Amino acid sequence: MAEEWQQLNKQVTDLLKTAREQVLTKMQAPLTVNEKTNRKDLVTNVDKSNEQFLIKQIHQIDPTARVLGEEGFGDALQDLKGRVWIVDPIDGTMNFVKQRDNFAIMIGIYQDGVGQLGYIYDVMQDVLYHGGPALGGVYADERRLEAPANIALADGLIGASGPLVVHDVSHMQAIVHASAGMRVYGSAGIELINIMLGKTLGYISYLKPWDIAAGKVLLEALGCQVTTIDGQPLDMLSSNLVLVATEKAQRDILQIEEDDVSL
Ligand code: 2AM
Ligand code: CA
Ligand code: CA
Ligand code: CA
Repeated sequence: MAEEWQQLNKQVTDLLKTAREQVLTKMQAPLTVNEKTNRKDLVTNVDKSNEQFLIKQIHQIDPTARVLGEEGFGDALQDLKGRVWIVDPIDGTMNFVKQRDNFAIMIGIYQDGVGQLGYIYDVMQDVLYHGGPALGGVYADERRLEAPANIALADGLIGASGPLVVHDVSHMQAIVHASAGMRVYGSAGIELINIMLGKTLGYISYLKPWDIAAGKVLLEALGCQVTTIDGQPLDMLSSNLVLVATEKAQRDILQIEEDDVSL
């Protein structure tokens, strides 16, 4: 079984390297950018073509698996039975369009609902963060990562999505106030890499399954907590207000009340 996972990991790694090359090539031509639900929710020709490419290759690698993809080229899932691949072809599309930087390609592989392998590929840095229970660890390319220090909320930086903070969804102000400071990177994948590397101690955002599928596998394998903002398990078929944090910071955040905003 372990050998099968190793072989699968090799295939996914090769697939993602090819996908990255294609994305870099396509970035040299003008992008076609369309709005989805609103002018801040974008999709480009590269999001679409990369998802189509990934899903086609995944079906070759793993013919009986089902695939959930953000841009809708995969399967409509009602459950997570069997093997399910969850794909975000470009995470941080706004950064991709405006910065040509700070975006990721992400894949999570689940077996009967349990995350086994996660991949977050920082395209411009060319570092592939990958691992999970099936590999017995988490790696940045070949380098094995240590679990980030289990620091308390007061001692570290917290990542958050821009809209959450602007609209003060939940009790963001109180949480940010209790931390050492807030950072907003505009890509769930990049935010989750920062937690893996100990640069931030957590991330709070309203996320869809493809935004968190890979990161959940990786962060849990590194001893972090991945739950809803209320500390409940995520529903991986739906949207969640997600809290990812070190164990201590999660405990601190769960204790903060809605009316704890004393600035
Ligand atoms: P995306 O670029 O793959 O859509 C931006 O703050 C982060 O939140 C990105 O990781 C982005 O992923 C994700 N996100 C989730 N829902 C979003 C939405 N409706 N609009 C913009 N970004 C969204
Ligand atoms: Ca999107
Ligand atoms: Ca995303
Ligand atoms: Ca995306």
